[in-house]
Amino acid sequence: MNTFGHLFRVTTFGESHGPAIGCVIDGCPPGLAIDVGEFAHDLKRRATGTSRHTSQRHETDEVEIVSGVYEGSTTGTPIALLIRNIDARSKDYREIASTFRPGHADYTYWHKYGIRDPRGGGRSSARETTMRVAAAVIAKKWLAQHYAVAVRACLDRIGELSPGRFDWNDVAGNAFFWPDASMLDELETYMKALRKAGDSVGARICAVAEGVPPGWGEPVYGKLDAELAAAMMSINAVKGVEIGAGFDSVAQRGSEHRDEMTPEGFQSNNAGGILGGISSGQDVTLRVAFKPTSSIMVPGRSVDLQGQPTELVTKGRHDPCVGIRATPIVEAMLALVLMDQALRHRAQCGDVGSVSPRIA
Ligand code: EPS
Repeated sequence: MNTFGHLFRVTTFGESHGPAIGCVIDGCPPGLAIDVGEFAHDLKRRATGTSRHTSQRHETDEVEIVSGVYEGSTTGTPIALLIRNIDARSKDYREIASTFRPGHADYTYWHKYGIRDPRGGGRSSARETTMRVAAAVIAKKWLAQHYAVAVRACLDRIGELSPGRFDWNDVAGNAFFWPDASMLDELETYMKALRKAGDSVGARICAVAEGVPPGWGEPVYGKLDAELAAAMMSINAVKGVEIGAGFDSVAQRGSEHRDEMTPEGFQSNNAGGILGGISSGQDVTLRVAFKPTSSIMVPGRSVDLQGQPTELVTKGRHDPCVGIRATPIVEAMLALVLMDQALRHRAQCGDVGSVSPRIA
């Protein structure tokens, strides 16, 4: 399945070491102004090669709008976006062509498809997420214009490190998307040691959507939280998703977890802005756990295509912490889910007038 969404449908295509990657966005409303230059900001935030803490592959990530936009506006027809790959180095993968990286999709793709294209992970590569971020530039803009919805995210854990304090203003100013600028030297030292050890580490992203009106999300099988979880789990390396209080809810009492309501608003947000699968009007909050990447220099045991034991190290230009550049990817998936749910809500319930006053 390479298509995501119901009314705002995004299909991505392309492999990491193929000639190009791209996407087709079907269902975008007409009349949204969009210029090719608007993709650069978020694509650069996600890109490799922008700091020494990420893969050193250098792609320009220049978007070509191939269809669906006329005289600077979306037309309502499919929007096709294309980005050419210009810096793939497939020879790095020659040595692992006949084996599998432990912890990598190499193994399961082989068993599923029976074909081994070892170059750069192919479709399982994080390269694919470029197109999600590109598609979400459109979704973010539409959501902001129509509902004043804003999504943002940051890294709030790298390995055993957590921010000492939290300031959204710090996030844009550093390569880690970290909300505590006082820790940047510590992060640099940590990452340097990790690179030296040839190892990788996990991370956690926290994300918020502000301005989401009450009512988005479809019970029972199209719940907003269910779709957010599925969307986040579709990102490479994601191993966990929490909505609101998430796993902390396990140790809470009902009297503590419930978000009490007063005419001034909700008194807490353990629900993460979603009740019964439908947005409550509070901020939608979530956290996403990324595993440490499997392409590492530390030798590990594996088997070859014939099932014989072997040992391997992965050379090449890999991310020691793929969570670092996942911040815009999490934002993108959040925006894509919200855009799709907004259109679905409009389609079915657009005529429902205001009921009691909202309190969020
Ligand atoms: C990736 C491995 C590296 C990264 C790549 C993701 O690719 P390569 O081995 O071809 O250098 O550079 O990330 C991107 C190219 C990107 O744009 O995100 C992997 O195994 O997932």
